[in-house]
Amino acid sequence: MFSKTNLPHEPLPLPDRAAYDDATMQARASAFLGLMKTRHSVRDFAPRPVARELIETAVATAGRAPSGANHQPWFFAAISDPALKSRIRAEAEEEEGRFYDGGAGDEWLRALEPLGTDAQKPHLEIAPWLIVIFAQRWGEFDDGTRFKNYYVPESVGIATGFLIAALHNAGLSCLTHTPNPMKFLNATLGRPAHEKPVMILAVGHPAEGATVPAVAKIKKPLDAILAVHDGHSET
Ligand code: IYR
Repeated sequence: MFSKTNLPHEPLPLPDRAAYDDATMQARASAFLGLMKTRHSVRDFAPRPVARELIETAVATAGRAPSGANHQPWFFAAISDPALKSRIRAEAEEEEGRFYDGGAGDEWLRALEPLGTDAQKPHLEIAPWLIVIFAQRWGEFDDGTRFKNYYVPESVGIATGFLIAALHNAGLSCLTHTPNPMKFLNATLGRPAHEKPVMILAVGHPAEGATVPAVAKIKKPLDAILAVHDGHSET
């Protein structure tokens, strides 16, 4: 129920159809894999500014993600205002202080050790942009009446994946950051209670001398993440 009036099913001829031969498809797939292999989460940002239009274009790409019943249950807040970034940093560090002080529990803290993260989040101020991603638990018409959304975490996860890929394709770096809990972002950014903050993406250029944790380079091999059932082979 995306529209208050019932929308009819209206089949349109598939637009924008790609027509590549098999070799071209494989070459494109390999090239995209190559591009995505060069994506790394970055924690150290340069203060170099990033044009608002780049952020808008990347978010427009996120908005092309598939979603449950095409309800598009996402909202993005893009912040470059230094005062607002400082406030978000202070609020996030307050939550993270409790988290790293034991709130997370021993097992979680042990899992984070190889990443070298702690409660200090300078990137929230240094990165030129923060994009806060919200998931709309339900939708609202202009008159305030509600409608159900479907597969909200899945839909928002796909859109976030599109966004991260779009930023990387543009030559930008980002860090997925999830202060725990994140409720403070509703008040700080003036978003309604039915929107759940999902994550903060810090976006910008990597600092000179930025590092990645060695452990982040260890990716599962294809045979550990893919089983093929083609009726011919076992694997
Ligand atoms: N929110 C904390 C902790 C954290 C949790 C996971 I799971 C990570 O992959 C990385 C960090 C922080 O952002 O530091």
